[in-house]
Amino acid sequence: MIMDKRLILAMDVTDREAAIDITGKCAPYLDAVKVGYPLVLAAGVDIISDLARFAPVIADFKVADIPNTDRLILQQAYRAGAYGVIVHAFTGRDSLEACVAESLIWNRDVFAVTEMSHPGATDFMVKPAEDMARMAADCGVTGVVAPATRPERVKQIRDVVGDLLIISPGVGAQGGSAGDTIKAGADYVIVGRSIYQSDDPAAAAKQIADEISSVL
Ligand code: NUP
Repeated sequence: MIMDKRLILAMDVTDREAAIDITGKCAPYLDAVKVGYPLVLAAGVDIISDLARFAPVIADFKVADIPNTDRLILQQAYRAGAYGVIVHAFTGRDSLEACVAESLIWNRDVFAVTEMSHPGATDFMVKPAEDMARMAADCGVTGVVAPATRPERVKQIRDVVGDLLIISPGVGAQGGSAGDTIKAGADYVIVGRSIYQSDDPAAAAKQIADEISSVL
């Protein structure tokens, strides 16, 4: 992924045409677009190749299964045209190693979730997050997902993962700031509702891209 705008659009609208329209309009301000279950279940897996016309697509499937099933899921995502897949780290080393092995076969990316951005993540995920990040780095993932809602945690996770990519959701609707997250050490912020629910999604995306470039 070419690090340029440092912005990834989370495309969680469930109308296929709207997803294509908004992504197309925002594309000049994005490095990638992330799709997840809401859009893929609504529109079908072909939406990945539809959106890949505009930007590399990350499939946020939060894969969390036994190694064999993980590999089968990643195969389908890559076959559909995803350049990267988000997987969970909490399932452990063998599952993560299987995901990395599959990503290497396809020459694609895999990102592991360490600690999620919502308040409930503090119930169980904060304590083991650094261990999970360390294991993910050790397994050879492309990068990790860390919370823009807790920039201090992005900083701590950066210390653990060294040069690995950090992609951070939680900007805008969840309360995080794009500038603070990048300053804390994230490579990319992931933004959904603040862009796609805006009256002018392209202008909203440009504003966040400008905020990011002002802190670089
Ligand atoms: O920890 C995470 N937090 C999070 O919000 C991991 C994620 N993958 N996400 C996703 O990022 C979430 O599912 C959504 O697609 C996007 C954030 O969207 P928004 O809060 O900016 O609308």
